[in-house]
Amino acid sequence: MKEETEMFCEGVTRRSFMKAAVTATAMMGLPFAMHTQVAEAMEKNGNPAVIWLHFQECTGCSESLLRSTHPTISSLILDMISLDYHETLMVGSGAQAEKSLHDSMKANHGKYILVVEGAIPTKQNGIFCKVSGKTALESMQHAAEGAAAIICIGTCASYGGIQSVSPNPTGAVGVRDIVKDKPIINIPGCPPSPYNFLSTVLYYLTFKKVPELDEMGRPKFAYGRRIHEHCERRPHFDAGRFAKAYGDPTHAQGFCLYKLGCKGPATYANCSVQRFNDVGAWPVSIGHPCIGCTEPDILFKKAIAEKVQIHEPTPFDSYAPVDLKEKGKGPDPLTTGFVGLAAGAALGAGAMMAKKLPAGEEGVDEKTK
Ligand code: FSX
Ligand code: SF4
Ligand code: F3S
Repeated sequence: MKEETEMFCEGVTRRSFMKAAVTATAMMGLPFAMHTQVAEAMEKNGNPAVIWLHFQECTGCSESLLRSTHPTISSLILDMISLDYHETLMVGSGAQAEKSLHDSMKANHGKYILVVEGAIPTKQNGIFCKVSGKTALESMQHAAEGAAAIICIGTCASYGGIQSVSPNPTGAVGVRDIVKDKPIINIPGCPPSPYNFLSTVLYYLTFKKVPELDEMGRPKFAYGRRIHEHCERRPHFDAGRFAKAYGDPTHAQGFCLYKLGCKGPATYANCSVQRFNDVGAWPVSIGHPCIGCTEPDILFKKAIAEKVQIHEPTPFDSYAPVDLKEKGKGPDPLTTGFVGLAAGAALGAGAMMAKKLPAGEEGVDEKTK
């Protein structure tokens, strides 16, 4: 009991602290036993300097982080770092803010973590975004020189985001298109899950190295699988029950959103597992198709209603079978999967899948066949 009431640090009890360490360990996909190592890193707070720069963006990434409803984890990790410069959060402004930026870069040269939020405009020498008389391009390149590692928070900083969509009038790009000689970790999402950012920071502080990344520079522990693999609507997909229109009964019953353009089958992210808030919300859970916000070739490049190819049409062996025959309601559980495979190889999964499904099945619209 004493343990529960004993204040550990800044209002966090020892029990909450250990729970946060266990949660963070799980979020990073590490074995449970490593939570003690994570807790140790959290306790031995080295307060590494973090410099956070904002460029072309909407500040949704910072908002997402501030709204993370895992107070123990976010406050602990934010307590572990020394956030020396953040235009949205810092109290100082003008010359005072600039001084703190340059003092920190000088004092922590080669050691600080640079967090970049937003794309960098490159056309006409980058005149489209200036802070304190310097272009985003100049500020970012200068700050990158002394950084130990760069974390790009959001799809804008990772790949250019909405600003880079054709005709891309400002020549907006992500950090990886400019900086080639520093470790860069991309945490895409528009906005990204705050937990992916927090776990990445914690991983870096615990192991003093960059986590394993995929070819898009994303930590594999968070972006290693497609959201379709763990979506709660997946049984509906496997059984061929699709929402036909927003607000109609098939939508209200929570059917799969594939035919409304859900990009889940082609989107690598963990939203379906590590949801955004403690209430367990994520786009698909509230009835909106995934728009592929972690994927540079999907976000804002494919229309919301456009269907993506199905890559893995059949459920994994580890999935419980969907046996609608028992209720006399539906097709063989694998039917839609095999049809989806044919579709992927030929015309696009959605259209073919709809075509082959038996008429009158629950959730299958005659008009869409
Ligand atoms: Fe971009 Fe972040 Fe989208 Fe916004 O700032 S990833 S526009 S949610 O918030 O950079
Ligand atoms: Fe979920 Fe979208 Fe996959 Fe349907 S298509 S199961 S809604 S991720
Ligand atoms: Fe983005 Fe899709 Fe997740 S839109 S937030 S990757 S569900």
